Amino acid sequence: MKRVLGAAVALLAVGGACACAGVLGPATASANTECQDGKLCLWGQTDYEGCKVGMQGDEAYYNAVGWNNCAGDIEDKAESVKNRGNCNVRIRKNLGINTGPYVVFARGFGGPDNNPGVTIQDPNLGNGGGNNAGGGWSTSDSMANEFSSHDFCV
Ligand SMILES: [Ca+2]
Ligand SMILES: [Ca+2]
Repeated sequence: MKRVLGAAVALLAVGGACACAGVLGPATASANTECQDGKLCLWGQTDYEGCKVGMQGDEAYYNAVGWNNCAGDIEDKAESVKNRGNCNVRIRKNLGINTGPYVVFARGFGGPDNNPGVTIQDPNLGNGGGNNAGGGWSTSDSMANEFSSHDFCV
């Protein structure tokens, strides 16, 4: 009997996951609503949820940048990203902008459909992302909770 119940619970869990997947579409629109033109936006959770920050211009030290709506700094805490900045942005694993693994996100307004051929955002950095990457990262590497600096117009 317990085993049957367990199976039922597992089925319910799968059903819940499917319901969540259905919500992922509108999250793209919310990334736009939540991120102003001209800014690179990071969120502390996947799907553009949780703590957030919008940054204009280069930022070499994420450990000195705070969230807009949460306590603490943003270093190594981003799980989703959108670039509504005026240029492509290169985000790095290390503090100080100029060394180590990096990933490039193109700039763009609107969702992915409005920006064919380039990656302007990613709802889940845990499975990789970006337009291109280097310095030890590929676009398929996990980048969740790794971002520490960025510079624009690369
Ligand atoms: Ca991803
Ligand atoms: Ca880092």
